[in-house]
Amino acid sequence: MPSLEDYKGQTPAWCTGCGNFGILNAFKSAIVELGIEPHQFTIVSGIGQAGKFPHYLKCNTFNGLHGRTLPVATGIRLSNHNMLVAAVAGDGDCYGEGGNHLIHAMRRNINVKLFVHDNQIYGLTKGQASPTSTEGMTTKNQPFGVFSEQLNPMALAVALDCSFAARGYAGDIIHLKALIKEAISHKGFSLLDILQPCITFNKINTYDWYRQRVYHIEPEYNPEDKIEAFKKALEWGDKIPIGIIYKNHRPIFEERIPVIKDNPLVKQPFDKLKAAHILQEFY
Ligand SMILES: Cc1ncc(C[n+]2csc(CCOP(=O)(O)OP(=O)(O)O)c2C)c(N)n1
Ligand SMILES: [Mg+2]
Repeated sequence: MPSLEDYKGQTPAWCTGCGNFGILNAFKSAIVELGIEPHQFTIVSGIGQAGKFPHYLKCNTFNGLHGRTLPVATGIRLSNHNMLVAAVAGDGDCYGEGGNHLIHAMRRNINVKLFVHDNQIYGLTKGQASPTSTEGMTTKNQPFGVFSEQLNPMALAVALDCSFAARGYAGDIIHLKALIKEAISHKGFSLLDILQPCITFNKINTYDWYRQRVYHIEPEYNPEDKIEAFKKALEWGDKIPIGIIYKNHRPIFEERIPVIKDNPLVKQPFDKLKAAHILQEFY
């Protein structure tokens, strides 16, 4: 069985009190409790404070470009679908710069697990508005307030039939750990949006602000009812639901591709002579 010690990476360079610590703790405990060994999974990120996440774990990691987390994760998964692939992104990385990739990953149902550290701000670049920033919020870059409507990732996910869509809160680690385990165990694309206070640059969505609003979704709620899921996804304001908002059991992408369906690409024989012959055509 793996232990927390096996996953010990570098010392985090996040601000003291950052919500990212709660996410890291919950994530590590979840994978250890699921019995996943470090060599059995790969974690991919882009750029941002959230993008540093893989540095703080000891396993297969890839830290790529801003907004390009999902294309890399998709490539790894399609090359080796025996490998569990987790993607970690900030709200800017995933809903802003990488928004297009998110839409198509949900549609395709790539079997990748995506964890979004949603602090409703661009943290690394010192506090510009992100797509999930509150409308009207002023920042150094938006002195007249944010003009754009706040993006609702859960409603987007339900509308696109995302296979698993859930919301967690970095200040509720036990609940978050359970959600991470559910997201990893689900067959299909999983989006877990994690509300994460940024104590330095987001003075609106603080620990207190979230504590007064988040509530656990009622146990009798059925996340497989799409209409109810859409209503739940639209809840935001005085009450913010955390838990599994929507899930379904659609076929996954890799099972639909005949050439890799039964055997991952990395396990297939590679014939150098054939490859050389094909490459000749391009000389
Ligand atoms: C293509 C590109 N555009 C912009 C940047 C500058 N940049 C780096 S991180 C970042 C925003 C990070 O915000 P978020 O993804 O929410 O992560 P956080 O730091 O809040 O965790 C930006 C705009 C970049 N590195 N590359
Ligand atoms: Mg952010």
